[in-house]
Amino acid sequence: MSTAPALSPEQVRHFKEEGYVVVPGAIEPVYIEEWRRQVLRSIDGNASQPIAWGDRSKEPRANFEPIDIRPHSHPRVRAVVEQLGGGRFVCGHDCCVINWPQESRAWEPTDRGHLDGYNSSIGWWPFMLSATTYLWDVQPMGGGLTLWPQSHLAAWRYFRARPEHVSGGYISDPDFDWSIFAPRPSYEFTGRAGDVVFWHAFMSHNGSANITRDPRVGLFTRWQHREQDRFKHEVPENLWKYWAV
Ligand SMILES: O=C(O)CCC(=O)C(=O)O
Repeated sequence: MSTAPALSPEQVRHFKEEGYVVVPGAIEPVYIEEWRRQVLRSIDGNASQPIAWGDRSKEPRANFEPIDIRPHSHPRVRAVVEQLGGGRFVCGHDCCVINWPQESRAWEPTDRGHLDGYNSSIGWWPFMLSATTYLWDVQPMGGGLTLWPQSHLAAWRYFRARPEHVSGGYISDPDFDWSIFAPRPSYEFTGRAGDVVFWHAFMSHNGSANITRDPRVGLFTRWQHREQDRFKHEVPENLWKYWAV
């Protein structure tokens, strides 16, 4: 008996063309409730009064216990990653990012993104794929993850022309401007707790302004190719060379 793929052909097409795909309701409430409990415990929060998580210095964790309830271990998430990576993508980490409400009530769209993997303290950490889900529903202007559709293609074309920059040199290149990685208007990922967006590692992105009363609590997982070190300086002629789609 054949098993249906985790993503439909249309969803795979969207991922490849736009750089991301949303899978509504991928995570069941039982996971969300347990993740909320463990995140809140890690920052001494109060689930009934999220705004009262006054101490913004505390760093919530997403390395939940036991390991098989972590986001990267979730069966639906694993199935999507297996389909996209053909079993060759390995989890780098699961982490939790809170986007706190701002004092100002004025909202403006985030106008500049960044690429992950270029970290001034840990250096270059190339990878393939990210996924994001929320622990509480996120409304527009509620600090949702902002992605620039098709920026994976713009970044790939940029690095094809300047492969020496793929290790991070573009950041200090005076000719580089972030608008190069913003070929289309930005998209703010909003939705229900448990909806998941999978996005290509070359996607320019950022948190958006949060002018609601509630912290935006996002779980982010990143995957590397298991042979990433072997080809990390290569910008392949076919962007999907190391993918299974
Ligand atoms: O908080 C967000 O929505 C974005 C987080 C982010 O840009 C990152 O973790 O690299």
